Amino acid sequence: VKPKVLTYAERASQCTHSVSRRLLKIMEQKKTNLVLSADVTKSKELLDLVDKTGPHICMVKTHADTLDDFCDDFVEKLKQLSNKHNFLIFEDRKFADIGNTVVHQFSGGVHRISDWADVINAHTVPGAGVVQGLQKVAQGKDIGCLLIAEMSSAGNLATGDYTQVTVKIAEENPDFVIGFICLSKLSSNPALLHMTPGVQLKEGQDALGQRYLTPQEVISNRGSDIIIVGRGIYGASDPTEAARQFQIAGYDAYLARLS
Ligand code: S5P
Repeated sequence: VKPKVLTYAERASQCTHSVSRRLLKIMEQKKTNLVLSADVTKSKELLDLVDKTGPHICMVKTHADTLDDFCDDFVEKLKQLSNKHNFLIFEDRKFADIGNTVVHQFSGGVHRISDWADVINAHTVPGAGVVQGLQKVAQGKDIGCLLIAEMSSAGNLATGDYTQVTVKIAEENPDFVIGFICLSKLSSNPALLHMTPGVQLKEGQDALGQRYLTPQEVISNRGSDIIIVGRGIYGASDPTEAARQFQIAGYDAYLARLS
């Protein structure tokens, strides 16, 4: 017998972490499993893009260290947009050092990520200490962490045992880890979210090793929960219309999995 696929609302009620609960509720309310990867290099361009596509997304993903003009005012405006359109903010910093170092990378430096991000992520190559370091900083704040269990790029090493150990670290840290960056469903725990980058409306690849799957393949066939889309949206001639199309494609694929 096929196990019953739970709705976002049903899963929200089973989450102990406030961030995954909030995200699943937004997904249910706004009917979207789309995360915008806003990989543009000027803060004004990023804010304009997010304001236009805001109604279609459940979360925006940033790379703060690729912005030419990152400043506190940008953070303030991004937070205002997240309230206006009801989405979360995910800083894709991919922490990957020993616990003591990530404490400072997460809380300090120019970006002070722990002051504004709802969601962050980490590689597990250093072992569980990276999660413990990040969790120390997140103490008392509403921040959830994703572990990079699989990657979309050709030839990556996040496979096999590495992926399995990563899933184990996630399952052992439910107070902080809310899910994975991955290419397929890795855990049957309804509280753990699966988010997949490398998504376009057609399969293919770029010139630097990125590989693309479709929303249908990622959500319906591989059982992931969330699609992360960058160039498919901000590289389109009409990003708002592109976001709307990815929203529909992703949500239809989710409904197909439920039925
Ligand atoms: O395995 C990965 C993990 C991530 S977070 N592959 C990825 O592509 N990403 C990120 O997703 C990457 O850093 C980029 O910000 C985004 C994909 O962008 P796109 O333009 O290829 O859709």
